[in-house]
Amino acid sequence: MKAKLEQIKSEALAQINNAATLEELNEVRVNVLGKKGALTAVLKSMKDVAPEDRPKVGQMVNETREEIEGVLEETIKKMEKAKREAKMKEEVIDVTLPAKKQIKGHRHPNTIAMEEVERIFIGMGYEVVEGPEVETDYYNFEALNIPADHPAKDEQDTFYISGDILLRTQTSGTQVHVMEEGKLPIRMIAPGRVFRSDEVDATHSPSFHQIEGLVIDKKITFADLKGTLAEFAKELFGEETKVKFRPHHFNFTEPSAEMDVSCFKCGGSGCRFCKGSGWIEILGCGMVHPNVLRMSNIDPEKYSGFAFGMGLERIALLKYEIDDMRLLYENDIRFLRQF
Ligand code: 2NL
Repeated sequence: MKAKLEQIKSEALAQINNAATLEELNEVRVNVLGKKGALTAVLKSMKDVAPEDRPKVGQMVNETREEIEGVLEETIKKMEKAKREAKMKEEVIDVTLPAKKQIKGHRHPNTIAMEEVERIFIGMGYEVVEGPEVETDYYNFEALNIPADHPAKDEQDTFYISGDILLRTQTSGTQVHVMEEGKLPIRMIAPGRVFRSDEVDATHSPSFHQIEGLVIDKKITFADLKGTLAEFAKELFGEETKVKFRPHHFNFTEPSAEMDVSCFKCGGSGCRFCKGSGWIEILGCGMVHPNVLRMSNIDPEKYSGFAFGMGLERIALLKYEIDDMRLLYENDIRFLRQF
């Protein structure tokens, strides 16, 4: 029996010695100490040992087990330590290496201009409302007093999806949706992408952005329009900015006007930037046409309002002195980096 135990021990120690991985060590544990292991088999054969010898043999088996277990645990610990150390060595970070340069992007000039306009109107108590880019003919034209056969529709020829579903040519539809909700007063701006079937050139693109504004309340007059837009111009282009209103025509407003700002480059004396006139056109505006109010269930006898619309790209081009709109869409990083 003693010889048998010695043999199990020496074989187990040899196997432990030869094991190259933790998995192999575990196999040794199972083969020797496990339920079906060599040492357990010896214990099971105790019934063949003379009863008076059993305590002695039992002790010998236990000693052998403890010895093997001791060596096994020690080897496992050593191997784990070596593994940890190898991993640490592999993952070592050289904190003295120069850092990789992080290239950070920033907002597109269009977005900067959009947020600037939004900020100014939010400051005056306006709500920013977004609406769908796909509209029906009713919301884009009809509800804005542009009937089916009106020549103004040609000017804003757009992309039709099918029948009377189209890509919006202005964000006015969003404002019509708000008017229809029936909550008054209204003080809102509607920024967003619009579409027109225009050829691409330095000042045109089939897809561009607009910000429209709408105010409806009791006793709103043209003086409110002038005061609001004059204040807006000052915030956007500087405190010294003057404004000028020229009569114009839009179907959805009456009276209508276009607003110019004094040239922020020369202050109004005339330069290349304002083509010598001292003035730069920036938006269209007017008092909301009674037909438009009526169609959205607002009584023009009780309520009145003003509205305006501007091209965002035009504002961005002016503000950043960019001379070709196409630059805004090409996304050439050498261009965008400048803003
Ligand atoms: C321009 C001129 C304008 C409006 C847009 C509007 C909207 C409603 C009712 C009445 Cl719901 N008017 N919008 C009014 C006047 C001018 O835009 O030149 N835009 C680029």
